Amino acid sequence: MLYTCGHKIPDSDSIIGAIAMAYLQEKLGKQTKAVRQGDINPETAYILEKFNLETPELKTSFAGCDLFMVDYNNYTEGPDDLKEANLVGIADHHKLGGLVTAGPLDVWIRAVGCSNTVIKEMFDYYEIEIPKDIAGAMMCAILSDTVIFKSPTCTKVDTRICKELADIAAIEDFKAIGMEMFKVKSQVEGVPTRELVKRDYKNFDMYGHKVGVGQLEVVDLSIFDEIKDDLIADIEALRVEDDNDTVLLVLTDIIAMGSQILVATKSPEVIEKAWDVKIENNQFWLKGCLSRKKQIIPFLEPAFK
Ligand SMILES: [Mn+2]
Repeated sequence: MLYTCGHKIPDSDSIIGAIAMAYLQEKLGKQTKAVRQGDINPETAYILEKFNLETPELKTSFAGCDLFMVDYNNYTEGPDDLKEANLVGIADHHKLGGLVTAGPLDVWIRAVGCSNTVIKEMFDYYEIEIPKDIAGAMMCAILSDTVIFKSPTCTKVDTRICKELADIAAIEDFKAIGMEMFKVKSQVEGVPTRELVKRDYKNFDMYGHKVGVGQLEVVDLSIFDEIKDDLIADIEALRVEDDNDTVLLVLTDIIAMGSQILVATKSPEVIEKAWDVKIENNQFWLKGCLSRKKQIIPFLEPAFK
């Protein structure tokens, strides 16, 4: 059995990518199953329901299993026993994360906005047709990862492939579906603070410093006005619990095109140096910042050197 699986704390790209990859690998003659390493977020639940797709089963141990990784390529975001799995392939769009493998594998990594863009190119390469529902979900994953094409990670290839997927799914107004998705993402009322912090959260090792960065993308930042103090208190608690140097929560306004960064840190001078900013009340504004991958990590990591 070949398992297809995305990263820990899965986002839509990870879940839909695993589903699409499982379908492709099955067509290529391998007995395959899509699985996930963690809970489904509300946006992904919306996409799965919209396109009548089953939620992949939870699976956290892969020792001795064949695994096709989707949307990550490092040990931090993989299952704890990743080193004991047999890596069959990677479809991804992140920086290389130091994997070592026992044998050769099928690597599809490109500097595009979404893993599902890469997976669509795999379907084309193998000349396999994508079913309508899977195409619709893949389209949503691209709209999510590229923030409806606004993110600096978005390339012409993502835009073209998203439109091709919309055609296959017979969806005309795909941008409206994108906005609908971000409205689902923007529902924070009544959600426990820690759940919000961890909804899209990644751990990093930056030159020996443990750093956690969460991100919430919404259509209007004012929804955080009443809970911002709680969020700041919670990332500080999380920083202490995980023995991190720094925990950031990136609150991204996809309409205003910028992010309010909430900060819990032992090293404020590193953060201030990273973006040449002043932290006030444990926060600062980064104009134009939409992408953790391109506008947060590449600035923060070297500042820790
Ligand atoms: Mn992705």
